[in-house]
Amino acid sequence: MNEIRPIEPALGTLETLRQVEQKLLWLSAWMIHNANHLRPNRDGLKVGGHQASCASVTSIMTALYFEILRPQDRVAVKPHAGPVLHAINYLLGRQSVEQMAGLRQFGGAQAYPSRTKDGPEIDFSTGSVGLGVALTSFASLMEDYVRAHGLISPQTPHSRKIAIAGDAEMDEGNIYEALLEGWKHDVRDVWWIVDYNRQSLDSVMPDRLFGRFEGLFRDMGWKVVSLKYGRALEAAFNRPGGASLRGWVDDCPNSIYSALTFQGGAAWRQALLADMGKSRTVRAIIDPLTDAELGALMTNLAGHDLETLTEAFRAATKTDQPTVFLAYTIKGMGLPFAGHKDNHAGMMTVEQMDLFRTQMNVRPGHEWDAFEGLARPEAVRHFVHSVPYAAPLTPSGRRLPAGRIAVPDKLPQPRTTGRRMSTQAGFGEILSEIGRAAGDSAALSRRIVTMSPDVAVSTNLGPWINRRGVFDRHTRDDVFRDNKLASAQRWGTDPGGQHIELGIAEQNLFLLLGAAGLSHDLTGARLLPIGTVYDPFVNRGHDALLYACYQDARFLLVSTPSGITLAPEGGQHQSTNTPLLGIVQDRLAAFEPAYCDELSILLRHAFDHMQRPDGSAVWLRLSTQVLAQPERQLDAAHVIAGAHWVSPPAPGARLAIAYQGAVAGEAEKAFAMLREDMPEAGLLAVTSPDRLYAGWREAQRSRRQGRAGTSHIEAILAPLAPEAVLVSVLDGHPAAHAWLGGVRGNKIMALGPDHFGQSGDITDLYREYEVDAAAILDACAEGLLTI
Ligand SMILES: Cc1ncc(C[n+]2csc(CCOP(=O)(O)OP(=O)(O)O)c2C)c(N)n1
Ligand SMILES: [Mg+2]
Repeated sequence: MNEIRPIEPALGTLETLRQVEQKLLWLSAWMIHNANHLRPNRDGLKVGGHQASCASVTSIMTALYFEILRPQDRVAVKPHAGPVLHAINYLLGRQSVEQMAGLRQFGGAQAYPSRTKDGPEIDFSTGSVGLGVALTSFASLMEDYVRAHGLISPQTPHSRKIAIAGDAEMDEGNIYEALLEGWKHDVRDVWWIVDYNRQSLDSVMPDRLFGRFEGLFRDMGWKVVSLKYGRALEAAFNRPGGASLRGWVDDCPNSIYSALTFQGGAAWRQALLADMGKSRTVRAIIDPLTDAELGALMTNLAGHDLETLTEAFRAATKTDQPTVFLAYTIKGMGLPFAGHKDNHAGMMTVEQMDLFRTQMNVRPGHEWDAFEGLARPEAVRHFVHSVPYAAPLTPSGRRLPAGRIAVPDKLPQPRTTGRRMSTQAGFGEILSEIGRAAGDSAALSRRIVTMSPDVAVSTNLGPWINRRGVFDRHTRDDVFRDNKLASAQRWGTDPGGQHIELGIAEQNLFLLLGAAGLSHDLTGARLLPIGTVYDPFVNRGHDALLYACYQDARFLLVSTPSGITLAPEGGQHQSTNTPLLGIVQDRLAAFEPAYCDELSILLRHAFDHMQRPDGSAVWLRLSTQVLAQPERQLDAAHVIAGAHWVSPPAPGARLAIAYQGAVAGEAEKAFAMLREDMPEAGLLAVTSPDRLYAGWREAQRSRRQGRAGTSHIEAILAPLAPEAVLVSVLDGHPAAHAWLGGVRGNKIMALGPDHFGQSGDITDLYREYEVDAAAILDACAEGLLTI
């Protein structure tokens, strides 16, 4: 707590909060103004920023941060209010003028709050609307999880997870998916505060919508707190004639209310008198007021009324029931474009800003001064530093320290001798063995938490779940088991379970992986989350996956089955683009093993990599393709780096076949035939085009900067003749491999399905999509012919 002593008598809290609110309004507007008008602009692009969105939520954030929040609470702030959050942190001494002056500039404060770029003061990144809101619910679920498993001290105070949401975010479908899932898991300590300005980006919202929202939230077990009118309007409504006035405002369409707000007092008077001019009691309320006073009265909504807000928030702290606040606000409140439907990206002109500065009592040259222009700056300063949220969560900020979980040198390996099996089955067996929790694996298995959107059994998580149980805050019986009805699966739940079963919505899987993958930072308990999903349906949750990675969440994604290899399943269940997603996704290391020995190496690597400061999330793309398992010694470093020679080429060889994943058998068949004519040819197993590509790029960068460096793929391909042909094949889009030809200038014939959607057996489909041994041999012949 800061020691600054007040040199002025303390102000009443409400008055002080008003001054803080004024400061936040000024600083957020100024930050955006500075970025757009006062910095050199090298490319002529609009810099942008959202003064109206900030003004809309300033009162809400003032009440929340300076009256209600405790250090352990975690907040997702709607993307366009980023500047308000920066201003709050600035007043608290946690943000610099340089960062704020650099808003939207390289190295400066990000456009939208970002955990990875803005630093440890940001609890959740936001930007893709709706996702940050939903994430709070899953973060609450994960806090319950680590608590129930004794991974944090029971004395740790409960942390409330709060989303400050724009009302348009409620249009995103993922909100409702999360609501349903939250209900199933009985989440608690979640608040969603909706900045209900009835405006989105393009326009004013339909009026009938919000009645629906209240019902939806109530149905999902939420407490709904509707914060509509401020104190002044409520007082007016209580006067004679007030009921008519309330009825008029209640019935006023959003678009008309917005337009009148923009036009101001005279327009309000005209509209009110046109409808209620004959009522003496209404006139008694309206007539004594100046235009300015009337404008202020009619826009006195609860979302701008600090008293109403603090009271409502305080009351809600008495329960852990999830609570939604529908706080009526005006977009751009206090700024010249308040209420205008086009104000989303609207910005004050230089002249308007100058006038605003004068109104805010800010002297030219003192625009960044934290308490400039306030009536009682020292009292406000003292207040700000003495609120609960001002106490640091840890000496080093809002990221909690969490130790590393030791990973054994070798994971249990499935028995492979003489077996034909798939990587998906291998994954199930390895995890099940880890689940036995003996010896070195015990510490590891305690931290593993699995999750799946209704595909746990079909992705081979079953044996693990049978050993470790299904998590729920409440113990629920497995009716089938209790009635001794035969079932391979144990589905009773209890707080000690280590699998979280989700409904089928894939976005929820990735949001939960995101929340679990931030557990070390947010709760101080490190987890090793594993999510399983069918590979094609990664696409269904892709935005949430991207979002989880953007926040640097650490988790293992296992997607299976994949490709066209799930043959008879056909149609929409085939995936061809996912290997490409694995390459392009930042902060996600993607692998596709063909055999279980590779899988075991990669799974171990994943547990380690997820925990390294310079690590990332990991993705394993697996398959149901059954292959005879080889007996061999592998170089783990090569498997992890992305490729290893199954059969190394002779120096100067003119041909090599490179395969990835499920099509290994076809490549081996083709290679055996090819060998008869070209004994010098090589067979390369590619376990990760993603890692190979990243390594290649990194080596190029190093060399450009004058440092030595050879990437793994350059070293691997080095024995081949410069004019050698590479024939590559994977059960995924061939572009994932096509770049390999660029590494050393080899000609490449890249095979892989670039169409999909036929049902059939593997023989038919591999033929149809040209990834069978015959197609590989044809490609070899064609490649050799043309060099
Ligand atoms: C997924 C996604 N789609 C579109 C956008 C572009 N966008 C940014 S803000 C916004 C509307 C915001 O309206 P609202 O949530 O009501 O915020 P406010 O009115 O408080 O600015 C849109 C469409 C986005 N950020 N994310
Ligand atoms: Mg809005």
